[in-house]
Amino acid sequence: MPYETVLYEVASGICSITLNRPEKLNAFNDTLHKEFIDALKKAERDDTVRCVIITGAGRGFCAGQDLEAVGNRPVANIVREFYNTWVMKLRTMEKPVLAAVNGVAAGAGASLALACDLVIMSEKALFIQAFVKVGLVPDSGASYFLPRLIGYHKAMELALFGDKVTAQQALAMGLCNWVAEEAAFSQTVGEWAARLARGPRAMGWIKRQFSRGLEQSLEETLELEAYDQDAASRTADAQEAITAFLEKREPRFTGR
Ligand code: LHQ
Repeated sequence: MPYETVLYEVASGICSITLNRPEKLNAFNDTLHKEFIDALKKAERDDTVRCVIITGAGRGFCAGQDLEAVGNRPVANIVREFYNTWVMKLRTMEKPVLAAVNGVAAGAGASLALACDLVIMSEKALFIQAFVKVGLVPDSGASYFLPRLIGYHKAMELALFGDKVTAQQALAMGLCNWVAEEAAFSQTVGEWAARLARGPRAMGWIKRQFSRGLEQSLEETLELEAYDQDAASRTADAQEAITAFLEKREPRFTGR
């Protein structure tokens, strides 16, 4: 089905999903929610896709909920049906997801970036925990991710004041992996994605381990590591890596 509000492209193992409502700084209306969820499912199913990039069209990354599109519905329905669905899809998809934060990420738009596995920010990008500014509470996983990423007190400061956090501040706090100059942003994102797309099948399990490791006990984590290591050791990629090592060459992973 052709999308109205999402650009979807797959090339060289990389799936790029671009939120495409630039005149609204890519704020979420129902169509964008539905198309974004559909696009994530499509990327998950496509065996040729080895990593996913999420970015925004125009000058913004995502301004969170489109405040003109809430209507009279109970907000809990919007949160449960849409936001919670794409957060879980981002976290459970066994492929690395890279947020390419090209511009402002506010409210649930910031949560979207935080739910991804890696975050690159343009130097002009901003994070804003905008919820409090409109009398709301953090959602889309912000209250889960923020304190885990930056600690309770800093997370409270961001959530209670809703101030702008620059890319350099975000980097210093551990809210992103890298800040790229505006002119180098696309190239940097492309290079990171290309590296991920050349990685082994095990990357998906690394993601699963770290996501579960945030919540479960050491004992459960050790057991999951044993289970995943067993599966990883039997992949074609692990066999290829051992052969490549013995042949003193770089491995060529196929994601299987
Ligand atoms: C927007 C939006 C927007 C509509 C920019 N909506 N038009 C979940 C479930 C249900 C209910 C509620 O919420 C949630 C979770 C949430 O995400 S709550 C948080 C919602 N987001 C916000 O409160 C952010 C609102 N936006 C802003 O504060 C500013 O636009 C930021 C700081 C993001 C960017 O500021 P500027 O760079 O100065 O751009 P701008 O304000 O001029 O925006 C450009 C246009 O985009 C403008 O339209 P216009 O027709 O005047 O050019 C804005 O109205 C529109 N826009 N965000 N969320």
